[in-house]
Amino acid sequence: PKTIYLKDYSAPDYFIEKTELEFDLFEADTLVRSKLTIARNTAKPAAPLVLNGQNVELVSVAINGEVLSASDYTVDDVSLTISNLPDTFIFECVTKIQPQDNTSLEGLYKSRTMFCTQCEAEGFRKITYYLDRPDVMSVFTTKVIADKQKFPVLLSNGNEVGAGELDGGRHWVEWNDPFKKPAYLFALVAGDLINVDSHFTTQSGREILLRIFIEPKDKNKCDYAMQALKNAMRWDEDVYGREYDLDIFMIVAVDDFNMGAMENKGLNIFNTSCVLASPETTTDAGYQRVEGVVAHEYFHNWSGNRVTCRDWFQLSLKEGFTVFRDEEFSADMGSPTVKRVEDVSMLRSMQFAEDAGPMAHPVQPSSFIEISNFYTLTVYEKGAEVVRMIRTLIGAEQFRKGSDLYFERHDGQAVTIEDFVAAMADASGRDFSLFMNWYKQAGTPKLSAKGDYNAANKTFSLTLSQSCPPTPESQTKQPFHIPVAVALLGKEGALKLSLQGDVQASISADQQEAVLELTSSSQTFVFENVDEPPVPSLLRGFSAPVKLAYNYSREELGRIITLETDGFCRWDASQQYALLVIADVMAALVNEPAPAVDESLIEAYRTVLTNDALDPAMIALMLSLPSEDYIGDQQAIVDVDTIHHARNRVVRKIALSLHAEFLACYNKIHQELSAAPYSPDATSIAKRSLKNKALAYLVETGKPEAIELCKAQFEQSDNMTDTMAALTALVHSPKAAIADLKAACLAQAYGKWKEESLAVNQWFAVQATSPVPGALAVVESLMQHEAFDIRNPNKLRAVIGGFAMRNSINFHDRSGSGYAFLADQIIKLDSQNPQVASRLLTPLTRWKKYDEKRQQLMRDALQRILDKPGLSPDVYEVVTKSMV
Ligand code: B3K
Ligand code: ZN
Repeated sequence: PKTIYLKDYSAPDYFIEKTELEFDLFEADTLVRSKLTIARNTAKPAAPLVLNGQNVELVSVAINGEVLSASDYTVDDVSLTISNLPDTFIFECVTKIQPQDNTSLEGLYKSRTMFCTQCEAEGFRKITYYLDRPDVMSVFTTKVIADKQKFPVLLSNGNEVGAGELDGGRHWVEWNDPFKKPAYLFALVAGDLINVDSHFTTQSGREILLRIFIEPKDKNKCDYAMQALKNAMRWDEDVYGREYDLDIFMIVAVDDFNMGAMENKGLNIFNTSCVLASPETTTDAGYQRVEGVVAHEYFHNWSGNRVTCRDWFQLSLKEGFTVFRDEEFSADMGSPTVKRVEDVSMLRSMQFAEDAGPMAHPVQPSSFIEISNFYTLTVYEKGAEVVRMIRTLIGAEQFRKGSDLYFERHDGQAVTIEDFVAAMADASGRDFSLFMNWYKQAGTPKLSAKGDYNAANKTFSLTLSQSCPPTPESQTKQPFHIPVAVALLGKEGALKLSLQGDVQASISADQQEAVLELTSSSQTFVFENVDEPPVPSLLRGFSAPVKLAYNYSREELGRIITLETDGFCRWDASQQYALLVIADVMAALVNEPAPAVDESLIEAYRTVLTNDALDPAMIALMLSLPSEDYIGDQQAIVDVDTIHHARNRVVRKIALSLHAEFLACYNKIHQELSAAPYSPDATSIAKRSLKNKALAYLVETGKPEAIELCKAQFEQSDNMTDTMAALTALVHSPKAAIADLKAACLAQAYGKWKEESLAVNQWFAVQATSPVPGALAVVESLMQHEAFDIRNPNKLRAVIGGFAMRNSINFHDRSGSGYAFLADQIIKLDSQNPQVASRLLTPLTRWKKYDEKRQQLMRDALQRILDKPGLSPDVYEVVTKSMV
């Protein structure tokens, strides 16, 4: 496999003005007829036409109506080349493909009985020969022909322009998409589907038909997605001034899908898990995911489709920006603080690990072997953080001006991240040259802060310094442009801020927050008229994706927890507090089996738990100890067992000490919620999250009454959130005495959900993620279960992903059995679905973070994968880069 470099980018040799496709779908072979109107890029006079094509059989090819003979062109595994062509011409070809055998779920494939496509990034070349690159944009007309009875619904992008009947029970439908688009946004669906319809009137008064296609059994499960879609359409008009452009917007739900969803123009294709929702099968988190993903794909219509990427190194141009947009949308639909805490928590536990691992890459990567490997937390989530920092630096108003300018300037074009930042710079008059390092350098910067209060001068000096560890693409780093939002907390609350001298910083209208801009390796900012020694609350709202190092005492953290009004900092202070306490227990575990737990944490938790003024969701988040992954991230070598035991010890201590408070909290909320049927609104979700946090702590005590309470919730619940919370608490409980109860509940749950594939996935996941010893044997038996399907990515993610990525204590078992198991699965999946295989492989690549013995076992597993003959480029890239 060969490496592709951003620096080698060159404009295409030819452009495709018009693309006319005809698909003849049959059970054995599918014929694709393609007619392309092609024009030479006049800057490249002599270049031959090289079209991409992979796993397609070429039946015939013609230029300007003349059929070519085999000597007129050359074909290899990945391309079709024709030389000596005129400046403009019509290229025609017929290819034959077998979608029913396409297990990679890329290109045209079958999901259950339905034909569907996934073309991003480079799947279109598995359908027909084409210039499969995003800077080649074309108008598409697509005719789909199939058996009418089996495939009554035939869809493609844009508007339906014709339909008719054919002999032999076949029929056809023709679609035209008037907007130029790259091939990665092409889509086709053929199936026996029903549709649920609704309408949306745009800000300019146009009426849009909204249509969701599903299997008949899921008819009652798309109301929530439909509402989310309408909310997203309105929000994009209100917040970004973006209106929808076609007359119809379609979503199709499919079972077998490599990711969450895909933003194909006018015809989004969704993983069923991101569109279907019902109280009985979907948790609150599931509802929120549906809302977020529906919005995300919709927002791509502008940030991605109308303005697209020049090449795949620019992926974050559309993904980072669109994630930022969907995060803000979800924040507006629910609780902004809770949303921010959830996003940051994910970023810190997962993206930071990626940035510290062997696959670390800049938000704008400079090279890759397989682009599918770069749909990462860095490109998406860190990319969104970078866009967020731009907004923090220039303010919401200028940011909107910048986005307007960007969309206006580049509508219909394929552009770069630099173009996006230039629009922001031009609209705001700010200089973003240093800021570009966020896009060009990988790694999570470390931000160290030191405060110094001078009582005589009434000044508080804050010294900020930055450094960034080396990453594969560069050993040394230039400084980042870091916006640090700060408040100074006095004994009574936030102090009014005023800065000495002419420094790069801004102060909010209420004078309670300063955004300090750190642009070199170290700078000191001096606050004046500070009447008392303050506690600095740093990185408010998580103003930059950095690791903050400030030596807070427990008292100082306590002040932030009680007085800070910024929800993120308040939550983070509770996390840092808990980290200190857990670290003590970890250190003490070396000498004693049952060390004490700092009581002050319990008291802090008690205050939070009984604070009626706080949002229940915030209470739940503040009472959640840092995850094992996040604790591990703080260590040079992850001590899997000690982290697990120390954290559990603290959990148990909290559970026992606050038992009465948790019970009261549980009962109170349980009663409030029982008054009304399930609803996934923000207030109810918040209450359920606290109630179920309380339940989890109650079950931790192991008291028979608590087990009874949990069992009662499992049996009586009318919604998946409460059912899964109860089932998880039971199944994950280490209490051996309840083994029979666990088995009975699991059996009962399966009996109920048998026909509900998405619920069964959660049933798989709760077992695969159980920290109780013996999870590997359970996972192996789940893979033999009647409901398991090795071709379905959701099932693979639930069972194999659940075990390898969300069950550290079992996956990292000293014996190496978890590693060997994962290697076996990757070897098997590599030929079937390289994208999924490569993704599931991630935990093995982090071997440097473990002790020597585990390192060796993990490397052995990687080596075994590498030895597999004919390894896919996807898995090859990840394994080779991680073994360096
Ligand atoms: N753009 C798609 C992701 C495609 C991934 C291809 N391997 C979904 C999204 O980000 O909206
Ligand atoms: Zn996206």
